[in-house]
Amino acid sequence: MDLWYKRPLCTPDDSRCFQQSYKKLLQEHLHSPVFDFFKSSFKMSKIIVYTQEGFEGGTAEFTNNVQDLERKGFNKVISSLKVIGAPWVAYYDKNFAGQQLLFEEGEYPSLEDNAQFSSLKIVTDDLDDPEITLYEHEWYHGRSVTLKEEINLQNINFSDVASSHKVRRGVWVIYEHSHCQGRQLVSFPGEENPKYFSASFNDVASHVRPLRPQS
Ligand SMILES: [Ca+2]
Repeated sequence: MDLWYKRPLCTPDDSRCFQQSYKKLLQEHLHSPVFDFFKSSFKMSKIIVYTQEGFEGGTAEFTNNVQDLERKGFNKVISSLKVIGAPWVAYYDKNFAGQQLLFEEGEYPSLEDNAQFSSLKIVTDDLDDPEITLYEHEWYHGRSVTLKEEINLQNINFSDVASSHKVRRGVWVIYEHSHCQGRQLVSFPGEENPKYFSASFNDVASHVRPLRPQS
């Protein structure tokens, strides 16, 4: 970028000259794509939760993981929410366990999983070049498929088959039903899930999709 190669015509010890030159450069480039990129990178990601539907009742704002919503006074009461920036995963149990549900940027005035959540995790992982391998049996045995993009598992004869998986890169959402419906299993980079029984997810996965970097 031009910006970084333009040198103000000042002597090294003339700090006032430097300041004025850089101020001018900043003004000239404030609306350039490079600054738009920086502004979007620094957008503050957060989740705003409410105890009643329609963004009413008690409210709180979180910018970091909440391992136990009870400590914040919001255990199993969240009934509507807004996500700004990065996606969040809400869990039925504390310590990011139990049934889970992904919320991408947007407003959710009512929730199917009303008043169920006990912990919240923000997605800050690298989402580039996603890759997951699904296996027919637990402990990575049987037939397997390695995927790099969203797919309806019916299309590759792997619906209601998966019993374990390994995520190499990216954050993946595995859905109980086609077209991203039903229960979800959210998996993070490097995560290995040797058997789905604990999540009652055995032989039900029908659709998978990786989260995509925000534009
Ligand atoms: Ca299976």
